[in-house]
Amino acid sequence: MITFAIGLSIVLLFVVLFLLFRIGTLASIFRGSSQRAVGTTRTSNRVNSTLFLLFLIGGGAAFAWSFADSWDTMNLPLASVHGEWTDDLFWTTMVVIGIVFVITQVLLFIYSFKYQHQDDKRAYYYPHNNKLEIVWTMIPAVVMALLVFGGWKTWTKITSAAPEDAVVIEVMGKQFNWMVRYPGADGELGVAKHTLITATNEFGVDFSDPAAMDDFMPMEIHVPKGQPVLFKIRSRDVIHSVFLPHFRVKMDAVPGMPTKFWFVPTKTTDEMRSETGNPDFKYELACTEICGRGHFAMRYILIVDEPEDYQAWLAKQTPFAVQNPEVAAKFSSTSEQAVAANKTEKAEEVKSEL
Ligand SMILES: [Cu+2]
Repeated sequence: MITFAIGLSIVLLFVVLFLLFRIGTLASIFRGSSQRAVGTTRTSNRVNSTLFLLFLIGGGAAFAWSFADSWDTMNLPLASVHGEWTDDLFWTTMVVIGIVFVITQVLLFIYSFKYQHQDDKRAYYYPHNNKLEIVWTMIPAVVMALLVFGGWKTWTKITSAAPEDAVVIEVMGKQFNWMVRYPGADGELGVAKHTLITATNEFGVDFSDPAAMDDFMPMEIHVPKGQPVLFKIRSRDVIHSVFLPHFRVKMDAVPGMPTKFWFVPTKTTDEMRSETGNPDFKYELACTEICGRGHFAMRYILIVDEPEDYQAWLAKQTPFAVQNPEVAAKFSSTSEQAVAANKTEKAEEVKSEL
C-alpha cells in the first residue's frame, strides 16, 4: 500500500511539473512573446533529441548486459536430438532479426538526434520512390518466408509420429504437482477416465482393463539414454505445460485434450553432472504455464539412465494394483453402476479438497 502511495505521489509530481511547463509555454504564447515560445521549443527539442541518444546508449548497454548476464541460464546444455534442430532454428532467427533490430534502432535514435529541428534548415521533400518501396518490401518478405519455411520444416520433424519402440510415459498435470504413469511390462497404458478419479486412484485408471494391472506410478521419471521417449500428456484441471529445458521439450497439458511430445535423450544424468561440474545436477520437469498459486511447486525430477540401468530400475517397480489391491478390487467386485456412483461422490470430495 505504501509502495503504491509513493508511486502515485511520484506520478502526480511529474504531472504537476508537466502542467507547469505547459502553462509556462501557453502563457508566453498569450503574452505574444513568440521569440520566447520558439526558444522553449528549441530547448525542448535539444533536450528530447539528447534523451533519444542517451536512451540508445543506455538501452543498448542494458540490452548487452542482460544478454551477457543471463547467457548461461538462457542456454542450458543440450541433451536431446531434436534440441539441436530447435536451437539451430532459434539462433538463425535470432541472428537475422537481431541484425535488423540493431540497425533499425541505431538509425532511429541517431536520426532523431541528427535531424532535430533547426531554424535554418528545411526538410527535404521526397514523397515517393517505387524502386525503394519494392526493395524494402521484397527483402523482408523473402527473409520472413525463408524463416517461416525453416520453422515449418523443423516443426514437422519434431512433431512427427513417435517411433514404434518409444518408451511411453503418461504425464498428468494437476494443481499443483505432476503425476507420472508407466505402462508396465505390457507396454500399454490402461484406460483412464476422469470420472474414475478418487483420492487414491489419482489418475482415474480403470482397473477393469487388463492393461492397467501392471501400470506403475514412480516418484521420479527414469528414461533410457539414446532411445525415443514419448510423453502422453494430460491435465486434470487447468492448463499446465510440460517443460524440460535441457531437452528443449515444451508442450501444454490441456484438460480434455491429450497432447504428446517425443524426444531422444542424448546424455545421462551422470554425464551431465560431469559436463556441468555440478555433482547435484538433476534434470527437471517444470510447469511453464501460470496455473495457480502453487505453480512454482510443480517440479518433477527426471533421470536419464544408461539403457541397462534403466532396465534394472524398471524391474524394481511395483504396479499400482499390487500396491493398492483394495482400489483394483473394487473394479471387479462391485457392479459397474455402484462403482460409478461411488466415483462421482469421491470425485466431488476431491474437487472440494482442491
Ligand atoms: Cu501447472
